[in-house]
Amino acid sequence: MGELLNKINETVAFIRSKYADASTVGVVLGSGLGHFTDELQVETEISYNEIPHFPVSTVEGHKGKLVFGTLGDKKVVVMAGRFHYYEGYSIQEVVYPIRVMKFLGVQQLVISNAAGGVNTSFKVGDLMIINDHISQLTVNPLIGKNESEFGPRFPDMSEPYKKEFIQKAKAIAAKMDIEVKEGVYCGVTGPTFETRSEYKMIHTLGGDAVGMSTVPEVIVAVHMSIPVFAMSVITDIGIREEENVITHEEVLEAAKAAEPKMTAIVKQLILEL
Ligand code: R1P
Repeated sequence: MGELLNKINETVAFIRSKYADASTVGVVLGSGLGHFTDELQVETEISYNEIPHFPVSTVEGHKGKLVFGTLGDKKVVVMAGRFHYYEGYSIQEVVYPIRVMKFLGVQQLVISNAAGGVNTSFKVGDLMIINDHISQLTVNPLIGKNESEFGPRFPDMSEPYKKEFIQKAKAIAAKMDIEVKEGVYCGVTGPTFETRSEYKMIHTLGGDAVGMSTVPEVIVAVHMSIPVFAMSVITDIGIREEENVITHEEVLEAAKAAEPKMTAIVKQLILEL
């Protein structure tokens, strides 16, 4: 058995000793988007610092616990707080909880994030369903020996975000009269926000939004054949003419304001998965 699998087995055994049920839906909450857990019938919460081999969240706006509960008839495990490469973790540590989720029974993954708008038609507070990503400006978590128990050496990436989930989410949003955009998320390492020239470059590359998370998580989920739905809250507009300084405080504030719309869509989507 591979070393990674041994570690995961230890982590899963610990989690199972606190919460025995399998969770079929996994959710990762982005910066300032922690209130989704209020929608769950919460059954157990486990702090990251208690879990063997788990990193701990160091970023403001990320709580740092796994929350287990139910939503309708779905068993859901939520990462209230995620890990970013810029926190100093290895890219393997960043994606470790996603790999653990697979072994907790997760069959569908829903990811949220706060992102900078690069599409010139976007405004702060918009919701963007991610329909593709650009991974070239961040670090690929599959670099290194391929762990064949998890997936193939060269995973196909033609549909990293499951089309069926995107269609469902769009129909749900339309029914709720919530406007949603759709577009390409460009993953970067951070922690610096982008320079004006970098925003322009990402726009030219085909990105509609940019952020410092999500892409590595999606890559390992796809590697393990877990279908993904992901959504961004546009918390700032990177591509702009006027003088404007971007701060994490503003990101958290914008995420908080748009969170109820995103939560409503994600909640209904999970019920319909
Ligand atoms: C910057 O304000 C932080 O917000 C976003 C960026 O990636 C960065 O971590 O966080 P999430 O992607 O975790 O939502």
